Amino acid sequence: MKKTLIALCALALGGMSLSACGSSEEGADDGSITMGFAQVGAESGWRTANTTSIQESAKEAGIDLKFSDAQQKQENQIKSIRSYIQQKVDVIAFSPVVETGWDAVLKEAKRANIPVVLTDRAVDTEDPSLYVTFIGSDFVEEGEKAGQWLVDNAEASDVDKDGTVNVVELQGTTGSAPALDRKKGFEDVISSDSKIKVTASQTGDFTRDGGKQVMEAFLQSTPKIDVVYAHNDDMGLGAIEAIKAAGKKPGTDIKIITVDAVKDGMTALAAGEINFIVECSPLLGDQLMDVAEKVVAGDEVPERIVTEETTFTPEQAAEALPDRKY
Ligand code: GYE
Repeated sequence: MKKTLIALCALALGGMSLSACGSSEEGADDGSITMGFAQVGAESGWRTANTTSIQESAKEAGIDLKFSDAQQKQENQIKSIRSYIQQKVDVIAFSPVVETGWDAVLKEAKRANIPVVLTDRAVDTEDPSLYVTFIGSDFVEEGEKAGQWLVDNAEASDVDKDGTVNVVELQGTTGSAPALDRKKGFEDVISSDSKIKVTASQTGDFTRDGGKQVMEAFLQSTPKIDVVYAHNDDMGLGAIEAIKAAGKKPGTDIKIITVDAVKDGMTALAAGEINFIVECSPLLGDQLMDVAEKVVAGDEVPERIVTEETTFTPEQAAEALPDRKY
């Protein structure tokens, strides 16, 4: 457990008002909280659902939300964070597009006594005092679940004459926590089965179009593809288009494993065009607002808040779809 910056600051000032400790004027005047949120972009169905969740939860909690979309560019996120610091918001939250390169701007927030909450993606820093907590999934575990399904389900028909199951991997955004961790978790598990080999791996930037283009290139350059492992549903859906265009049957001729479980992915899974999806919940809004209120009030919050998630087979997807919220 970490004391929040605000709490430490209020303590240091001997009980002076929070506004003197870097809170916004609005926050000090009417007691409401102002949050600056620097979103990654709008690259996927997951991201759209995540943005909606944050906006709706802020509204419900009566938190004044300043929101920016960085179009998957770190420099844009850094600019937004700097502007939130200038505006003296009460709390900054963001989902870092890549893992590295955040120390300078996070130090600026710390100097301004504005607490920072990470959501969805982690940063790679040697100074954990630069943020209060990180709310999001365990991406390594997601990769492990994807790998375990393949180890358990690589059927005899997938094995080449030379005895291998050829996997092509569609990676998420280069340098992002989910791309690095989903790759690692998957590799760790499949290494226990010498039949399974990743024969090609490239980024599709978490977009449908990126997944389609990379898959088209793989279909031309890689003689036999048994399995696609896509780091998100959108890239898997793009790969399905490429596989169909090449005259093959997705889910049958080539097995597909993805991560996220957004509605479009679940629909393809229920239709047998995807074989397995590892869930990653984008509904982080309520937890984020709850943590923001605690942090601003000076209460302690856990350093890490892990989202609970499951996995889906085609049958489970068909069952879950009618009530799926995203
Ligand atoms: O899986 C992908 C999105 O960071 C968990 O980002 C998120 C990932 C998600 O673009 O669809």
